[in-house]
Amino acid sequence: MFNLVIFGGPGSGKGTQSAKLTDHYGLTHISTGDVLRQEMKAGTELGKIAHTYIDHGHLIPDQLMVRILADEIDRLKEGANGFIFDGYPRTINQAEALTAMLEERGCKVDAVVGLEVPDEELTARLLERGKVSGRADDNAETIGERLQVYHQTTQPLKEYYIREGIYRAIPGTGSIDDIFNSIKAEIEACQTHPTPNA
Ligand code: B4P
Repeated sequence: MFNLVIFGGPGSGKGTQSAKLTDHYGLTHISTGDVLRQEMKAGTELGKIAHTYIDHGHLIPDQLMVRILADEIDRLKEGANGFIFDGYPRTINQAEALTAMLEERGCKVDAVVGLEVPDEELTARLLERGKVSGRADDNAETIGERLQVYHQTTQPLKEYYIREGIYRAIPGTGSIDDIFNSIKAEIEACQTHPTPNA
């Protein structure tokens, strides 16, 4: 199993690159944002709860998010040869829960790819996406809040994964294909020189 976390600010290209990586490596893609949006669309109880956080640019509480992720792993694990975790973890608590979940299944996070993009570019991309996405969180006010939450709560995870020795910084600006090639080079380096199990 090879398990990869795609990490970065809102609009850094996590979803975009995950789709390409899924095709290329045959990994199983779990996007917590997509799961929440499906629930919102279907109008489930979970979707109604998610709305109240996402519409304000806030994170869904950890306890709920961890349960959602565990359910997704259980639903998709049959025959999977590894996962791409897209948009999860977003807090240290979520990261610790992920480590525990994978340990229970005899595996670990093998690499964390951090897409590094300046805030101005993130804002421009999300405003652009907002013109067509119909997403309630792609407007100027909510984007500002999402960036603040990212810097306060999610970005500390970068240091966490640097300490674990598995963080790989990737410049997330430029063409989608060039970024994809940089990610592939890092993954291939990880597979040649894997980090031993702690
Ligand atoms: P997510 O669905 O994870 O989405 P995102 O951060 O908005 O975007 P992503 O980085 O995937 O960007 P994309 O590829 O689409 O989260 C949404 C919300 O759900 C969160 O704010 C939170 O409320 C909630 N949530 C999700 N997971 C959670 C968790 N674990 N805990 C708590 N809450 C959680 O790219 C963005 C745009 O840029 C696209 O239009 C794309 O075409 C464009 N783009 C991509 N790469 C580009 C490039 N190289 N150059 C130019 N444009 C590019």
